[in-house]
Amino acid sequence: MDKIKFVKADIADRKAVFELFETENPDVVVNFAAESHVDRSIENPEVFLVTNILGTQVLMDACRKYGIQRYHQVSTDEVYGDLPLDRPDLFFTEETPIHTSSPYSASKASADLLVQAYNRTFGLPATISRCSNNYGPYHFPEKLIPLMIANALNNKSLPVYGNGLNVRDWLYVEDHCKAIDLIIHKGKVGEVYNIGGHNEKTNIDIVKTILKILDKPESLITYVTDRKGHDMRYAIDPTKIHTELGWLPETMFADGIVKTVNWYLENKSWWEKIISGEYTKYYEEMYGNREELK
Ligand code: TDX
Repeated sequence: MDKIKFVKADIADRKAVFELFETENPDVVVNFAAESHVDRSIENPEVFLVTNILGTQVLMDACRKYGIQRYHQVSTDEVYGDLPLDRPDLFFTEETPIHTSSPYSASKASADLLVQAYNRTFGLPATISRCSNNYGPYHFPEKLIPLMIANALNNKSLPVYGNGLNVRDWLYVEDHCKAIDLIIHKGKVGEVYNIGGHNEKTNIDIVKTILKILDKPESLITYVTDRKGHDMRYAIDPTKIHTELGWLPETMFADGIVKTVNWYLENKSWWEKIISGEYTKYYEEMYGNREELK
């Protein structure tokens, strides 16, 4: 822990970022900072453009000014759009065209293009990774898995969008971090690496698995109005990072989901504090008016 220094600042705040670079003089910058929740981007796109696009620009400008060994952009599989459910043979490769659906994914794709432009135009030593859905400890309660765990523990209804058959490709967060570490140390500058573990599940399967682990009834499940522009299926082809850098995921979903549920059981104070404050207003706005589907 002594090696970690936490500084709270906005990456779009040029003055604060430049001051930080001046005092800390970093060798490597990994941009994990993002507005990341699709539903919030549908309600209010602007903050997504500011943080995800302009914030990326500020960080890269600081890297150019102060010098850097590596800039790494943490991106997402959502920049590739979605895949149809009836074509299980299709996967996103690094060559799949960018084709975004939500203001969130459009902002992440814009940032990726900007990173590639800074690499080519200014020679910024940059890499990009595009990962599938993460899960694990400290996942903010607005996202599917932590939201369903918290609601189930509070015996609240579990709001499944549409028919629950949308597919996501889940990766344990530590496997994602290990992949990023490998890219920083061994990845080739200018390259994009997809990260995913061939672990596709429908949303309804995920929700039922959580209920089973917690020994809660399926009657808590409520089907509600679908997300606007809801992507059907994400599925990553991780061949490049596997063959070039030797990365493979280590945590099986069956183990990772049990570890995650246990973490939420053991760290109730962390998430209860979050869902009792400002978040109550968010929850009401996001779910209060969603019609229940029969
Ligand atoms: O209450 C819910 N009910 C529901 O059915 C929520 C919050 C979600 N869902 C569905 C929507 C998605 O199909 O579950 C799926 C997963 O939803 P999210 O957790 O919001 O994730 P997703 O939209 O897939 O995006 C995530 O993965 C890619 C991250 O939030 C992004 O930041 C990342 O880039």
